[in-house]
Amino acid sequence: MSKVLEMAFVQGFIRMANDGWLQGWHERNGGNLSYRIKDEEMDAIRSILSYEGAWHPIGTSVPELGQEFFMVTGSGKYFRNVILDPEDSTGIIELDQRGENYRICWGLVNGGKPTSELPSHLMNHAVKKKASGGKHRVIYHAHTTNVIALTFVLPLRDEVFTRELWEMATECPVVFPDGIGVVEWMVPGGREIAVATSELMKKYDVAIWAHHGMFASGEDFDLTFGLMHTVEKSAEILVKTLSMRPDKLQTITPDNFRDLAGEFQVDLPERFLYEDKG
Ligand code: 2HA
Ligand code: ZN
Repeated sequence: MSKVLEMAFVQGFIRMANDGWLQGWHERNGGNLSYRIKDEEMDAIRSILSYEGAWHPIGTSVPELGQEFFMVTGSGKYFRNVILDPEDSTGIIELDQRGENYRICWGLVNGGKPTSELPSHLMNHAVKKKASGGKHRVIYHAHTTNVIALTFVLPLRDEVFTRELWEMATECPVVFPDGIGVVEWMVPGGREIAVATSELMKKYDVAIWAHHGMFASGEDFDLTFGLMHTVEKSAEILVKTLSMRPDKLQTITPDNFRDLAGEFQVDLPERFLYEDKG
């Protein structure tokens, strides 16, 4: 096995991709994953990467990330294949100083390219790196079935998605106390949807793309996968509830949330605790 494949972050990346596949969130080439590699991790592999590759435009500009290295899934690659052949399905890229171009330094060995959502991934990384004081390193996009279903029946508003998903599982307000943002339907893959998503990522760790999927950001693979999993599980409960009957007989109330916030020492913004008709 190559030295790169032995690195703990590479193994963690591969495991997370496979976990997402096993959840059913990555039909065909759906979804993508990126990880901002730590300096000390680069120190262990810097000398064995290749720096011969051509520079290619990212499609946006992220000067805050200039000269950083990222592990990414490949465009058109299938999550189910990552564990079988990571050097074909994933790669390590370096950004130039201005954060406008990338080159492939490892992996994507069969002429592959980084994910088609590279602009969204990198703009989210730029925003979250700043907002978290450098702690956030993982950006994950998945086609989560139940969240997508809800984007056809709930108003596409941050307040509504946050509150409805908080209500479906007591852990939710503790796991994502800042709430969830929603981007209405847009053409994927480009700079415009990347800008809209990264605006939301200034406030939230999760952004929903209507009729498409979700983006989640976190410090490491466990936290980011766990966040995606928690939101999607909550959405599944809401889909099941709505399938039984259109209203709730009882639920977690705004005052219940305020009690929870006190006990668990989280700040739950009042704009999500509006009085609901049920
Ligand atoms: O195919 O998920 O949004 C990869 C995607 C594009
Ligand atoms: Zn997608």
